[in-house]
Amino acid sequence: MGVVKKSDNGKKVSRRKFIAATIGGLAVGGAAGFTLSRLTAPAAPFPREIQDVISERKLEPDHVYGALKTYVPGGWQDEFIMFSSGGHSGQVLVFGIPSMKLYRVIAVFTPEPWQGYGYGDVKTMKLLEKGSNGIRFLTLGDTHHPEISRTNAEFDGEWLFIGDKLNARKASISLKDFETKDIVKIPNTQTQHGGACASPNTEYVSCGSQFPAPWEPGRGYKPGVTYVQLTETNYQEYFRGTMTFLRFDRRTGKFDLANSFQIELPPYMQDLEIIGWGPSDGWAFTNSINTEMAIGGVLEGRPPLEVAASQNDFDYLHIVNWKKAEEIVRAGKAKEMNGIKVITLDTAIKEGILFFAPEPKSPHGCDISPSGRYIVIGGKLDPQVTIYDIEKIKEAIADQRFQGEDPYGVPILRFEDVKAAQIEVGLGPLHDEFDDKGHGYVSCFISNEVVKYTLGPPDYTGDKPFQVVDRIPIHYNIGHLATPESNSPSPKGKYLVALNKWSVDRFPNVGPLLPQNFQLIDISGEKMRLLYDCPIGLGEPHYAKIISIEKLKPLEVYEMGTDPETFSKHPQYVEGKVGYERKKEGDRWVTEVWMTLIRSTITPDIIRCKQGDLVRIHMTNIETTKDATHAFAVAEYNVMASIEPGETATVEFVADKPGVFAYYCVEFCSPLHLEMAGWLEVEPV
Ligand code: K7E
Ligand code: CUA
Repeated sequence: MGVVKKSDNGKKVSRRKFIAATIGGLAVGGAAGFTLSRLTAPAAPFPREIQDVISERKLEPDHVYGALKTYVPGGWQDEFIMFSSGGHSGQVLVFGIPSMKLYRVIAVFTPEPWQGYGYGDVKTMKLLEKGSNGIRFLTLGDTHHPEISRTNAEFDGEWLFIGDKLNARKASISLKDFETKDIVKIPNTQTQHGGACASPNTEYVSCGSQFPAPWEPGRGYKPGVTYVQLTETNYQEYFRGTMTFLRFDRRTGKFDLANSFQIELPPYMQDLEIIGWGPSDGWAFTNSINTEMAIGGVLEGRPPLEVAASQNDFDYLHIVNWKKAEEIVRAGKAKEMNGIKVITLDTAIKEGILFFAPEPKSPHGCDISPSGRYIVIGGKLDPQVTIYDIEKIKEAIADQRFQGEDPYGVPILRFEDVKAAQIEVGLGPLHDEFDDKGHGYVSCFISNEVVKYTLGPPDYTGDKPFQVVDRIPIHYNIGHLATPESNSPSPKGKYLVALNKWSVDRFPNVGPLLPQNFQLIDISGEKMRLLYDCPIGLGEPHYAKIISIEKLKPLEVYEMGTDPETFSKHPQYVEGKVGYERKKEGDRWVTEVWMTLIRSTITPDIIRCKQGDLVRIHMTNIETTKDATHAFAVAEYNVMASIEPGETATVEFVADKPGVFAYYCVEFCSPLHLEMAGWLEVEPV
């Protein structure tokens, strides 16, 4: 790190020196460098040519303002990093804020060749397979809600979590190397939606189901096994939702099912979920829809699901005392089902773990104000956000003030007893985020806007609590929105990203499948101001989490021989061999290879094996220079690995076809990159 300089938005920007790798690639692995110094910003006033650009391009003042607020020159740092779900691309996208530059796509649930994820690399193949949980080899995921690990409820920038709605899975990603470290299938659950959300110190990562799964009484749901005939009666009797608290080991990055627990829920569609802090510490919340328990069946004479599931004026906010649930589990009152301890619905009711509060009307979103006091739900079919007060909730529960119970016996609190306020905001309110000045921002899907309102004390202490104070149109069909470090005690304000589903007329027509549109909005002033439209041409992002860039401390290069699964030395690197041998393992022939990669040589550059051999290649990138990545791919074998500087990885494949196959480094790494190649000879047998 070099000189530190203030940029125009007052943010400290470090002037890093750029060490470019030597272009004398012949000097194998050389790291000699030269330094580029950045141009300093010109002193005002701007030269005439700037005016000329503005008039030539017919830019309006708003455009110029947006451009200046978002332009981050090369070599400068963005102020925030945004982790966005990649929707059904199955991945996570990493952006800079305010530049909206896409910096990285993290492979999670779907194979990704550039990162060598899922193409023979043993670690990633195992991850995908473990995450598939024996159902079939899943290469699809529908990512919705990213979460960052927390310390005292604040985002700490160490781990990232993301859920797969389609197959009820949860993944952890290390923010040391931006790689997926674990994928777990959530037991007794077919699809999941709410969460990931982390408990204040990331003891647990929680997630709720979406569509209830058929359960066999006392035995839960087993994918590919459990069958219950789908009728309205069976649905009510045998289908179940879940809320799962996955124990997370932040040392290894793994989820620990043996120390996790789950709460059985009625077959409503549990939706968004969040875990509280401060006054709501110990509590978790999820909104729900379809408390009608409709199953659809238009061809069978029933109304369509969307109609039948929208009858009730109120659905139920689920209020869960997870700390008490943890005690119940410790006391041995949970039942082991398919590898996880399950608190049955009856136990949850009897032990006072689960409560409902009415919420209008087929709601969406479930967010918590910075103080931890207010739980905010978007009305979706109701033009209001409904704000609950955890203090009132706790009081009403302590006084046992209930209006009755649901068909399963879950006690329902009185709406008036727990409500803090309702604010009429706009049509189709979905999700809420917060700033550092006591404001909430809600996305309105139908009226295409973001609406800003005031919270109540202690978040907002002015004289106009719970009132709309500003609105801004967005383009178009907004789902989530994201502000820096919202849904934690210390949101940072400044920017808001509207995650819009439709872009309609905002970009050139690139085919009927148009990009999604992330719109960056300036929220630093009283009035919101649109700064930038950013097309997203891969997948349909749902939620995003934004964190201050200083909180991230990623590795620059791996220590030599690092196994990225454990961040320790890969055993094969420790052996220190280079070369290969053919040997018998049980009754199968294995050709085991120890390989090094460095500009511009792959050693060995000839591997001879026999047809049918399992070829196992341990490869170490022995570069120490940042960015000096090599990749390894074998022609016609569908094998691809990415090996970052210092990394040791293993690929495995069966040499099932005879021939002589070129392998080569796939990253253009040096002038002699094309010569960085070798041959795999597979002798026919
Ligand atoms: Cu509203 Cu999955 Cu959070 Cu999509 S969800 S938008
Ligand atoms: Cu290494 Cu190209």
